[in-house]
Amino acid sequence: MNTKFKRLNWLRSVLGIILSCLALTCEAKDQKPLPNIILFIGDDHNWWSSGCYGNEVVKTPNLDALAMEGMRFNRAYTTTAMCAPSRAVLYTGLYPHRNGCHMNHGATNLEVRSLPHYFEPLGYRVVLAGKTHIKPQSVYPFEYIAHEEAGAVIEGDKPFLLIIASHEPHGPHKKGDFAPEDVIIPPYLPDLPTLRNTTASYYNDILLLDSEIGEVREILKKSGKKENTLFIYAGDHGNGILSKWSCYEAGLRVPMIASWPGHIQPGVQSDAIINFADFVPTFFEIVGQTPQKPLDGTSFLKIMQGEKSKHREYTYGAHTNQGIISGTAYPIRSVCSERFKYIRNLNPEGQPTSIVTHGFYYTEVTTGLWADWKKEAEQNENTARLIKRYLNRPQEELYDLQNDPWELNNLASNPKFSKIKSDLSSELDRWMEQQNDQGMEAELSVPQMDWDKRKAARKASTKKS
Ligand SMILES: [Ca+2]
Repeated sequence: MNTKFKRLNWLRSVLGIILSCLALTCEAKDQKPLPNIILFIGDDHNWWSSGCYGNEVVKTPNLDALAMEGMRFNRAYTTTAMCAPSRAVLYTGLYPHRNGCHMNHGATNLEVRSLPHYFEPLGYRVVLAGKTHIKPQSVYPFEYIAHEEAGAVIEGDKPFLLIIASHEPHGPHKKGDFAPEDVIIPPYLPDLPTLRNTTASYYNDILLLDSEIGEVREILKKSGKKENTLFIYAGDHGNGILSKWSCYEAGLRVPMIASWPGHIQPGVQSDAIINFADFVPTFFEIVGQTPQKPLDGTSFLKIMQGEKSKHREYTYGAHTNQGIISGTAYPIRSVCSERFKYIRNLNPEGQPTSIVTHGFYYTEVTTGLWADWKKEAEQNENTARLIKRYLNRPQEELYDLQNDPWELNNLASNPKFSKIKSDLSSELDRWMEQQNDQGMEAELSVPQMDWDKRKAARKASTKKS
């Protein structure tokens, strides 16, 4: 090669580099900053217990304002109505039996990846503020901070994916000013004074939750990042009175509201069926990425943007009863379509016991709520029916949610619905097989909780820290 050509090539290379740099600068100028994500999680917040979901007694101005600015979801669901498995699905995008955490206080399988693995390499601060209730840490390498420190993350320089997990309105409840006679008792619960008193205190904790949401929204507004931040509020599952630890709507269906100015129309509602497994895929789509490995859910971004109205055909439920306080082996699975819910109780000869019915030590409680209900049942036919329905469940349950939203009329043995039942039953079989869900075997692999041991372990870990 002669010198003239060498010089020409050199000039071409230099020109190429200059042009590439110019192109990159223009691209960087055109590129929008990464969107921020805040997922605020309530603890045991019933879907029907806030103003924007129609409850006129407990006032929730901040949740209501969020709903006015964004989209209220009417059919959002967790996969399991208890803390740890519910959060594990939210953070991994995998259903309970696939991620391994199907029991309360359970651990996720070591090989599973979660939000920090996915989003930190993209330049995000991935932070969990407040309640954790997930393990092991290697599966969930969040930046863990106290609830009060969340504001500093919003005000910081880096794009953030911030989970704020409140402890409200989980019990024990603080006493407030609500009058027991004013509270709303849904028809699946026996309406007695003990429940009204507890619900009045529960409402007070919902006020605390609402004010926490208001504080975060105020910080976000002041930071100037509101336009570039997707804010989602979701409850983890229904509350502790015959709702959580079940696959009924009261346990699995959750309040969920999403706001993102310029992307989500203000003051709209969606009837699309959303499952917690859909959150991770949604976050992926928001940042223009796809998961490296298949996840169990799919993105609902187009629902939020108003480009689609239907999302998934079915949402699923899985409950492992061993591992909760006074929980004996009572595995439950469910599948729910737009209109019908099918529930399969895998051990119908057993009884679904919990702290509500059996206190801390597997002995039926003789005072308080449960005892009052049982006493009332001796003279009140409706209370007797509701308690019987709770304790003695058939192998199969089928509900028409359109006509029976509180699931009081089991249609499983009604021949008119046999085709619907068999279709949903087949779908549940398919899901369990796909998930490698071992049913009763999985339930029995979880030891019953030894409350004394757990209390001692808690005491020891508090001393250490
Ligand atoms: Ca919870």
